[in-house]
Amino acid sequence: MKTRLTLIFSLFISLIFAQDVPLNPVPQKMELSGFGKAPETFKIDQQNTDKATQHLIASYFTSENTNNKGLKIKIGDVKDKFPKKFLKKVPSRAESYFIHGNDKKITVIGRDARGTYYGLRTLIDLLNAGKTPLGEITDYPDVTARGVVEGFYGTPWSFNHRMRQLDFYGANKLNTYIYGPKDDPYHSSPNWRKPYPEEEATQIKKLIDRAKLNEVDFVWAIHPGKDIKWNQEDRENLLHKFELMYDLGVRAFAVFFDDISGEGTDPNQQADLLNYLNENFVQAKDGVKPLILCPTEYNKGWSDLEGGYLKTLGKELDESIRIMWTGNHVIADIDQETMEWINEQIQREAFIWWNYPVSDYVRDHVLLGPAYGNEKSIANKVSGFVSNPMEHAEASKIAIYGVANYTWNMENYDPQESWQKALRKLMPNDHKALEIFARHNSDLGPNGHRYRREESVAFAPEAEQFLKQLKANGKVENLERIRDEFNAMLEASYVLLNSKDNQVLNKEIEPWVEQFQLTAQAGLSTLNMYSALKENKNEDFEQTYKAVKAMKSQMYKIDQTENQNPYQPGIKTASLVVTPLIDSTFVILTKTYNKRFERNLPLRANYNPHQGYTNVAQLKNQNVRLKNRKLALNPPLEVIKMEPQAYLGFELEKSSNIKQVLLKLEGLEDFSVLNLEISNNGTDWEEIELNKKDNELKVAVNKSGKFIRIINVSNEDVALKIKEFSAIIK
Ligand code: LTM
Repeated sequence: MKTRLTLIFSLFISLIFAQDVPLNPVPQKMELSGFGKAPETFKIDQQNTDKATQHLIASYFTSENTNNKGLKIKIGDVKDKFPKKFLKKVPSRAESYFIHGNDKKITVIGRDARGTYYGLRTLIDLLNAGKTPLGEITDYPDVTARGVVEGFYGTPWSFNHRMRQLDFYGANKLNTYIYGPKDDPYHSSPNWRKPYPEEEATQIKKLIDRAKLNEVDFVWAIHPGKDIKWNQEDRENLLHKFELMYDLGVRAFAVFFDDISGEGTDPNQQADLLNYLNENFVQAKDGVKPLILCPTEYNKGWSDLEGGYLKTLGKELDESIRIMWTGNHVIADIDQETMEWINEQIQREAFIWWNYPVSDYVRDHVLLGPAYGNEKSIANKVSGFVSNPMEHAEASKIAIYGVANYTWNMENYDPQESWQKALRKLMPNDHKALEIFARHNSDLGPNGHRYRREESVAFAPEAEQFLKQLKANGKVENLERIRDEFNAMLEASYVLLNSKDNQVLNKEIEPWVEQFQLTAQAGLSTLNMYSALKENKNEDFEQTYKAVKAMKSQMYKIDQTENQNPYQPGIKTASLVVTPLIDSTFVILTKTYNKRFERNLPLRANYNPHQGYTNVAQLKNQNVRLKNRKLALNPPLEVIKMEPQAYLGFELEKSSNIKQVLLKLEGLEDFSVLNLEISNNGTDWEEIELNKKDNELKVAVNKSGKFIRIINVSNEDVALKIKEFSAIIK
């Protein structure tokens, strides 16, 4: 009876402590009667440990806080001499550990070197919080390979960012970093065959050393599929590049065949190559980890079952080779069903490439919300789980922190709680301001992938009520609550812009924070318009109206000058709930005012009335943007498959003079399969003559039209990448 009570009590205590204990990830099991107060000095008894653990010990336990009389800490792994009763408690899984602590001694035992390191990490986190464990902690990861794939398009992370990331992974028990930035020319075409220049090579060496000190596998990925030739020469080229990377210290490799078309997509050739590399490199060298492959059909939406691509890989690839998978779509959260489906196809557990918080297809947004949406039941169905982040490395840590928690201990993962902890980690003093900013900067806005995130969750019902009442009878009851939120946003923006907590993060998010500040100000002024209208203070109304217009124009300027990448240039903030609320309120109030006082104040500042025009499902939600007179399709990053008669282009608000069309495509020899056409009604089309030999065109049109399109006029499917499709209109 007594033992049962003690057990219930300690479980109860462990639940309470799980909330307060500053441990990330949350351990699997904590049976503690409480915490002791961390003493000032320690006596370290170090057994069998590797370099990373020795380094961590040396950096925490210095001559300042160690002596013979300090609290004893014995650290080692299961091969060392520890009491049998403790050894029995170390889980048999890789990377697990067991900690026993009382007021005289703390014992940390790892199943293996990494387990020991993680045990020590847990202990140091407790000591940093001024606590020692009284009782037992038993811990292990749910997922074998956990971490990040730097696999996005756009500016690759800098060396310094990567070094910071690796430290962050070590601190949060992530063990995998896959290096595969699409825009590193030595990772992809045209230079994958060439060695890195000296400076980059030296940096890679340093990254590998840093990864080792953090118990992280540095996986170097190559992306050769755009121009690979299936011959012995290119096999040798690949092998040679791997050798060069091996000499720099790389001991884990991946081959990516995503986002390619043409010859490179052949599954038999891909499998053959990977098996060749496996046999002649991975197996032939010392200490190289199993290969990882990112297939061409890396999501269910793109899987051509008749073609048998995935089944071929499943059958042909050596069983040691891991295969990546993004889920039901390119951008998707992972559920049990997709895992069962893919695992059956490829005859092994898929390695998840989670496309979050990557923002390379919505570059005008920052994604700072919690990492949620993946099912908790997939732990034993995956061989790995890595997150593809934003090009903003520091800001991505908010989501990565959640991924660390989720992949370590799925059952106990609480996205909201983990998000809060991440914000505190990133900005220990100003986390409240960061939270206010982040809760309004998490959605992606409408996008081609139709992937959306919650945003402004607590505020949304208030915004809805406000607009409903404003539209119904103009009398709103929650004006003050709306004002409070705008004030909180405004204050948060000032705090963030002046915060010294995390300058690296500040630098990344600054233009968004400035835009957020203007949004909050515009929100407050819109509420002032409401009050002026209610009290019939016409002069005040017009003055505030002008102020909102001026703020909007300043926001437009930021949007047109900051972050001018060629894909989704500009700065969008609070775009799901707050900005639409402000814009709608502004329009309703101005309309009411115009009607009541027979005025004609314009309702909107900037607004793009044109839209995309396509019958290609992949592009149905692709945005178009207007800058000055140039209307451009946001170029999709993936290969677009166009069946015969498939078309894509623009529908203008009304027939206008189309001066010029610009087209830059990849993957086509020439334009002979495509026509460029314009139309005034969408039914009768006029072909515009092209020099079809080029694959980069600037066509003078100088005709009136409402629709512009390119159409596949051949009898075959066409696969291409759109680098640019734009039109100058008058
Ligand atoms: O997702 C994969 C496997 N490949 C690419 C990524 O490089 C890119 O970052 C994401 C998000 O745009 N989409 C992809 O198709």
